[in-house]
Amino acid sequence: MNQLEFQRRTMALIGILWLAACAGTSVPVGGGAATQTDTAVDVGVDLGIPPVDTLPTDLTAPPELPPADSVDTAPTAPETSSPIAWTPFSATAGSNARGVTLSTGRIAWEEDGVIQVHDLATKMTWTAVGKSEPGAHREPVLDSDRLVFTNDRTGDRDLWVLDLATKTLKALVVAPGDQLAPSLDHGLLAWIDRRSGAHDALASELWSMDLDVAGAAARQLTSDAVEQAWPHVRGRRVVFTDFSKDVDKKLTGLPESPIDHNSDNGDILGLDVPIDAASAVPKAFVITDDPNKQARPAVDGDAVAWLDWRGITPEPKYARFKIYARVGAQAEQLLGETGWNTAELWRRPAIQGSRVAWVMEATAAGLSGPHAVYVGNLTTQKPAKAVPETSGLLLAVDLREDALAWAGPGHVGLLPLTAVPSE
Ligand SMILES: [Ca+2]
Ligand SMILES: [Ca+2]
Ligand SMILES: [Ca+2]
Repeated sequence: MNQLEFQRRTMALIGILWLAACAGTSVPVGGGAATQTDTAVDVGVDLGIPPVDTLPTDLTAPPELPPADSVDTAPTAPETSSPIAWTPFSATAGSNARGVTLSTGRIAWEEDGVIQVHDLATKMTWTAVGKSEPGAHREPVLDSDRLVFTNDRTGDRDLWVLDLATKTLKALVVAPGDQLAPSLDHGLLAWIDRRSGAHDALASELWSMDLDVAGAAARQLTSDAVEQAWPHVRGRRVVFTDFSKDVDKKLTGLPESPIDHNSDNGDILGLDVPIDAASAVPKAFVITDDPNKQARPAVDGDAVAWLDWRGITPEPKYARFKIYARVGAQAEQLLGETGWNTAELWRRPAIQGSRVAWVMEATAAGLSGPHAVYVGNLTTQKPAKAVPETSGLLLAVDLREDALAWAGPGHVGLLPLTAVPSE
């Protein structure tokens, strides 16, 4: 497939549908009755997907990341109301701690299917969603007073939200198949939805919902027989992995023989999502379509970081991976490389401004250095530095609101960004 063909397919397959009225999930967040009695059931409906040739013309333009000089016009996260007085935090966690997330003075993580929250102001740690609620609670994402997570009480995963101010727990998106991999920033929630095919990866589509817009519905952003995965949201920008250029087409619904399980060519794409409106159309762009595999992007403004398998030899290539980033129209940067001996290390880097953080695993990978969080700088491009006091196995990292958090078996920690080693 040549580049033009790929761009055409990308634009067709990213889907790029603005289906503001497509599905009926619009459960107000916060307030209302306690617990989950007002669960909204969101069933599939006719999505009314328009033919490709009727898509707005701006979606047929060559997909490119906006040039650096246009960044000022790109949607970015609103300013937070006030700086957070972060202080260093370190604590013992469960042996299966993972999925760390931070926002506005709180850090949250998952361990053994329950979600723990620590408030740095009160120095209190509590079980925010525990075993008194049915099912396993996973994939927590904090954003101000909201804690969104997945729960499988219905037999597959759905999206739930806990208002930390009112302690109100509600179902947010309950639909057939899995709703998973949520990401949330300033009220814009994105996730991967498999309502059309249960657990089939090829049924994966990108969806979003504006939680701060009264009555806003869940909106389907892609519609194709290709897997999309791992969205990440900052401001109005969503980045995600797209497999429409998979070499053996295993992940495009048209598998060729023999299937190469090491190919799985993912690319990093993005959408700028307007505030909820029936006539608003998201703008799509490509961050990288390198022929090797890329996955698990994280975005902040015009900077994007991701995991990358280019140049990883010899096989098995999945014994290690690299960390790449790109700022606007600038060239891609190689920031570092890590071993990957633990399957659960299948997680994304984190990014804020010019800083990128990731988990480094050196054991048995021929790499030097401890298990640690590493932080690189996109501006200076000097070698990344290891954050002290993170020497155990680590599974997750978050970098946001001028704080860095990490989690691994038995341990969670946080440092203000001012305390993170600089170059
Ligand atoms: Ca579901
Ligand atoms: Ca899809
Ligand atoms: Ca690729």
